[in-house]
Amino acid sequence: VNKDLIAAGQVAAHNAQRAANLEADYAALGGMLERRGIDIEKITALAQTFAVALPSWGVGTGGTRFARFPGKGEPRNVFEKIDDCGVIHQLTRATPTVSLHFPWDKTDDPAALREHAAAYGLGFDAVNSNTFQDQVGQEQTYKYGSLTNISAAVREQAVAHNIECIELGRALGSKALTVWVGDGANFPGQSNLRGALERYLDSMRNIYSALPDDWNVLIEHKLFEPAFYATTIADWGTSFACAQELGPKAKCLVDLGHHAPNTNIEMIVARLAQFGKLGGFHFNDSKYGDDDLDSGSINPFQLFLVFNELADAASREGAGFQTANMLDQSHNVTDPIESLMNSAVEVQRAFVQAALVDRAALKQHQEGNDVLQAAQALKHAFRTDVSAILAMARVRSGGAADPVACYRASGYRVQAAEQRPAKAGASSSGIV
Ligand code: PSV
Ligand code: MN
Ligand code: MN
Repeated sequence: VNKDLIAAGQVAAHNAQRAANLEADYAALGGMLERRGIDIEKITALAQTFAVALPSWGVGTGGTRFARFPGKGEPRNVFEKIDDCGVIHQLTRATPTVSLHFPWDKTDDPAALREHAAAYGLGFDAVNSNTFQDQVGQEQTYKYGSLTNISAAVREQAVAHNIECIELGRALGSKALTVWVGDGANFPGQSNLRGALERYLDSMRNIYSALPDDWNVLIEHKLFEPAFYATTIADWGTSFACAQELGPKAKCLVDLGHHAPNTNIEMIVARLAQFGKLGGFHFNDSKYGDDDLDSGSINPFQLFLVFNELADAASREGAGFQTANMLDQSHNVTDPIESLMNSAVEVQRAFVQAALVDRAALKQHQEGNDVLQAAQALKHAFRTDVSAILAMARVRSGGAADPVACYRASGYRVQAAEQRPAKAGASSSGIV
């Protein structure tokens, strides 16, 4: 039995108030799906299996390059971050793991942190290294790059940090290391494009050789920022080539915000899945660049199409097909707990909608070149409002019918504001 952050009685009362309406909506949706040959109970059971990891850095206010407006009751350390993640999981039942970021979340006592998380039913997904910022007391600077730096001493420091992340992750029960580097050039001529990638691979080989047998290293690409001319790992092609070079434990991680506008991300997903290199995701949404907005807030159809590819891959590859799914978002104007709950639910929604696609019919339309019907087969699933399934899945798993309403009524944030007085210049992520 997990320790509750919101009193179980409060959640039960919240659900009881909504039970009659939920039953009615669920029955109506069940009837509609039955006419399409879909058993709602199977879909609800599938929805209950859905899980996405929370980014530890997402429970604080992120801010932008211009300013950061701290929120009330922000977590002051990694233990408090885990508390906030515990609330999100208690109410959504969709976020059973946390993805930590080092050194932001570094602790001398990983065993205590693991226990603290386990009390809320939380485990740890991929750990993230950080060589895109200098840290206090560090000997070398990453001003001109980390894993690709022209200086061997800088590269060694960056490799050592990644190996330390693996050690910390091991103690926490993680099974993967995510490596994103901001390395690259801001001006043509600044660095030799091929030379930089050679140095990256050399550094990554050293990190790879420190991976335990049952671990993966996830390579996260990003088009630009902070390198505004040529980022070393800018695209999925480079990521894929590096993952191939490194070996079977190296896979690619797709952050939805790391592409040029209008990039066909679902096709990238299909390609990586086809060649066995799709390792995981950072889910978020964006309009222009790496906006880190809540999942499904701008382009829910794209999110659905990504999950449609994942459903296709799963139908081909069976139970062996799995990806590490994480959220990666940043908040400037919303309560991070609310935004993360919403995002988890929106990603779960896309997962459920993709399960409604009539794959046999779609295949038939494709084989008959019935373009219109093929497109409609996807739209039909996407247009289905599965909210009642999501709510029922949550309630059956012990969560809240309406997580945000339940959270607001609980007064958790008000309490947190009292218990966690604001520190001047405090930052959840370490970026001040
Ligand atoms: C980089 O933009 C990124 O998406 C990587 O995942 C980092 O670890 C994270 O953001 C840091 O906020
Ligand atoms: Mn990311
Ligand atoms: Mn990003």
